[in-house]
Amino acid sequence: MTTLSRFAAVALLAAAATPLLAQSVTAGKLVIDHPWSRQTAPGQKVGGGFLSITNKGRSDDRLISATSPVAGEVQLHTMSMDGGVMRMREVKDGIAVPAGKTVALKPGGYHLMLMQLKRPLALGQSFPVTLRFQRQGAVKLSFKVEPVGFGGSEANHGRH
Ligand SMILES: [Cu+2]
Repeated sequence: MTTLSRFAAVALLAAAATPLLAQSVTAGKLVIDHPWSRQTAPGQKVGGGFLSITNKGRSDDRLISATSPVAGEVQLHTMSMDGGVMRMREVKDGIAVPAGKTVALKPGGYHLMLMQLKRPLALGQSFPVTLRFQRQGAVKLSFKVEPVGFGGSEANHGRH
């Protein structure tokens, strides 16, 4: 094998090892898929964080809090219809992740609310978030910043 073809073979292997789809992280019995956020405009102080959590264990767990160095505070939020208007509110008792179930944090439903952003979330970048679960404890993730409009429509997101 020539040096060039060896290099090409290594490059091909590296490309094959890169996940084409979303990042998936396993922590104990929890599998967390595609942690992402929307890009924010300069001066925008809040952003949403989304992911799905699958509990492959036999015991229920609960997402109780989250922190990130890019935000002064991270809250757990839900959205629901209230008199024909979508409203979001903080969930103080956490988000249940029942045994054997997948819980999606997505636009229009449960989400992480990144408050007091220290810098804009720039398209294509990633930033760290630590989730804390009642049972599993701390789980560190990297959130990928996706374009505005990614993940479906929900026009009022981010307005507080
Ligand atoms: Cu929110």
